[in-house]
Amino acid sequence: MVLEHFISSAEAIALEDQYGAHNYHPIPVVLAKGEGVFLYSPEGVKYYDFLSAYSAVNQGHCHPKIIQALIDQAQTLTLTSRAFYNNRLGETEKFIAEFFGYDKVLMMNSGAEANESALKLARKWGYEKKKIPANQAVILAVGGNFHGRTLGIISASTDPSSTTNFGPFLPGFEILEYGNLEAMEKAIQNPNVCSVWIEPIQGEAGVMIPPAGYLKAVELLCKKYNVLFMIDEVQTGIARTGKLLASDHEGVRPDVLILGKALSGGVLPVSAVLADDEVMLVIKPGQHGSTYGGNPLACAVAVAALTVIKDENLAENAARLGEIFRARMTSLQEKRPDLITHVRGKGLLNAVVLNDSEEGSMGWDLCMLLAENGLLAKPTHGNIIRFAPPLVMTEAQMNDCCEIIEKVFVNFQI
Ligand code: IF1
Repeated sequence: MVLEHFISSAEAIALEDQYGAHNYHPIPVVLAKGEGVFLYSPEGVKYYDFLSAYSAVNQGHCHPKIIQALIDQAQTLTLTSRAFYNNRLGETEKFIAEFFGYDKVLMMNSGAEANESALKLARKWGYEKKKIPANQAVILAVGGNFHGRTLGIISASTDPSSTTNFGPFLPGFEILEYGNLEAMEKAIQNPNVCSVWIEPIQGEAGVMIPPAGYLKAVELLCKKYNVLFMIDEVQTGIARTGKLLASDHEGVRPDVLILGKALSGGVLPVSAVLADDEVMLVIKPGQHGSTYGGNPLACAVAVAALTVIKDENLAENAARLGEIFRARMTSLQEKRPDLITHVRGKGLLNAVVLNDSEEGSMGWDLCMLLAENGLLAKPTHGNIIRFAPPLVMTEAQMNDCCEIIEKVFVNFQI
């Protein structure tokens, strides 16, 4: 199937190189069409998508029900700004609040904006409810975090590629070792701490899963020391790890829940912060906002995207297919222990760790070979490949993809 009306892959790359910022180093594959778990190049080359746009396309590319909701609303009303009410926001806030079990929702656009909104909420709650002295609030973050690319967020980053030459940074963060409860218990006793802010599994760090019980123990420390537990589920949420939220694996309920990406099924940017009244109502009219936050189009798409997650039991599917994937990768590791050192993940957020350095090229080289064999993935570091297909994948498709990965890895010459 050659999709004639698209420019060629070569032209697309050349145009981006000449006219676009060079802020990415993509795998040299051009995509022109997406459908379910498949992506197609302008020339019609078919790929399995094993990245899902970093877990934004959990529902599969161009899911018909989400697209239909988009089309219907796009022909009716797209944006009013919050200067006025619109007929979609209130019902959507109710739907999302009840879907996740919170009193209220603050709708934004990107995951970074939702995280920035959460930081502001936590600080304001700290001053007005916990009575932290003005401008003394401290937020506990962890090494290896990724919450977005804004200056406020990277002020807590430990990744030089996110921070070098972007200073000076926002004060008020203390960075702890991820998974280290002792460090957390010590730091959280500072009365100026307003919140803990972590991912339940660190995606970009290479699908780093904290020790069992860590999240629950942090939740108990937050309750003991009157600190908000803010959990960034932008990448791990919306069924990706085999439950609606990764926090659900430990029965943890964040005080502030941060969502994005698959909240809109990869159709347009929609993010949200969820909290109960005691926290959410510290922000008063005129103290925070966004032109597009909670626009009618975003509302229609978000409701459809969440409905698909529930109606198609995508969390259960992710859990089941994740078991199959990790079992196949573990037996692949036994065939190539010289190549694979770890297989880890939850649901359909998985990583294969390679016997190479972080600065090495093995991850890239393998992803290039995977692309030649019809499967798209990208390394998070030189030695870690994240595998995260859409959650709508069937067992037959998963087995097909494992065949491709096994073929490439078994024949890979170090
Ligand atoms: C890029 C990484 C992943 C996120 C978590 C907030 C955000 C993200 C846990 C911000 C976004 C994206 C951003 C994109 C690549 C991708 C990424 F490599 F950057 F780190 F997934 F791991 N919290 N992650 O993962 O959401 O503002 O992007 O909507 O910046 O390269 P956003």
